[in-house]
Amino acid sequence: MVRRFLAGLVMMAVAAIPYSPQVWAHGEAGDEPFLKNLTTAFYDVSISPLEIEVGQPVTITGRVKILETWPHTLYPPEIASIVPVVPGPVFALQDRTVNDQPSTGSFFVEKGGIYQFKLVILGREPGRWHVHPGIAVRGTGTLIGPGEWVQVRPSSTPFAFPVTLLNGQTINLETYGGQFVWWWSFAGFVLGMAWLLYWTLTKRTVTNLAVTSQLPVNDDAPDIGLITPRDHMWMNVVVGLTLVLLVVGWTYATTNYPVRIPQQTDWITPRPISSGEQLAEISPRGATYDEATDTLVMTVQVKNLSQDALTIQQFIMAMATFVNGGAAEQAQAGPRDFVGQLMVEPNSPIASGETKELTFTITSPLFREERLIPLSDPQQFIAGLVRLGNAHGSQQLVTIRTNVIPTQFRSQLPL
Ligand SMILES: [Cu+2]
Repeated sequence: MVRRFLAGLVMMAVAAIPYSPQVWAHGEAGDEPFLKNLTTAFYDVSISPLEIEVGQPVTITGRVKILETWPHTLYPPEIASIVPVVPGPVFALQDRTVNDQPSTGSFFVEKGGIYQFKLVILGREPGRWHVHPGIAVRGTGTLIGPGEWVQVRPSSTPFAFPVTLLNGQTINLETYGGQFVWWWSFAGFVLGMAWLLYWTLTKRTVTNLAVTSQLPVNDDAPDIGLITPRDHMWMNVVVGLTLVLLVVGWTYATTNYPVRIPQQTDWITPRPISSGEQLAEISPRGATYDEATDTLVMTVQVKNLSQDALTIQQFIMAMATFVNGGAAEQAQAGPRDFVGQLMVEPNSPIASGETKELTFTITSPLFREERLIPLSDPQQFIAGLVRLGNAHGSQQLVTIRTNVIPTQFRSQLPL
């Protein structure tokens, strides 16, 4: 019966394989839609160059805003770190600044904060890697921005990461202390394995659970050979060796490295970056999403509070940027795979003092591939940034949130 059930499960899993939608490089579509679009918005991201040799740098720049619409079901964002999101240790992080301040570790964040980042990473392993910026928020996890494929070609010189210490000595971080760390950990591992194998291979504690579970907790039961005085002797030997290992370690560290400092962190509160002077007020009027054509239609009311005519430039949602413009503007907006077209109707400038109702229409496979729109969730909200500006170059980013009503559903089962 059980076997037939398991066989059925395996057959169902095999049958589902051909229907699996295309998967991305490292599960970036895995997060729930609300975790992407209500939390953060990445924009003006640039990753270059896209082809390097091992040891050469790739620079990631851009901005991320922690949205005011941060979901109440998550811990409030307080501490975060901007990180390169790559598949494993194939790059080494060399330099990082947040709002033009050096940021060695994490930093203090707040809802509504804008963080301009610059990361310099060095290629370590040859290959073709998908590289994203991400923001790791304590209590929530890593939220990722748009990515690019970076080709890392092999180099004739082996990878090195020289770092100058405070005492003036230069070390290669790639290999520094590697042998010692390996052998020292191995010594601890051998002791642990000796203990583990001693009790699992030769003793009845594990193999005869039915017997051992009958005994009181503090009964060694030497009469049935469970824990004998000889076992006590060998365990004392293991404890003794462990203590010797620790004392040797402390002595070695104290004599060889007399100048030591505790592990430290350097938390900063980045200087605030403004969303731009207030040019307009935007109130969303609702949105619909057609899953059959991947089309989002959003109605917003825009009130121009400034002296100049305003145009809608972009709508930024999670890691995607939708541009009200042609190919040139789209190429400027960020990594190509995460940029799409925004249609604004009517698309004429909004005059000073005017209040206008606009319809935003976006048709993009990104909604499906990156799972940006909640379709069967208890809360059907989307959020993002509307970027608008005038002819003099003034800009404002306005956070909006609206409910979204799906107009058509695809079946969730492979039928
Ligand atoms: Cu990726």
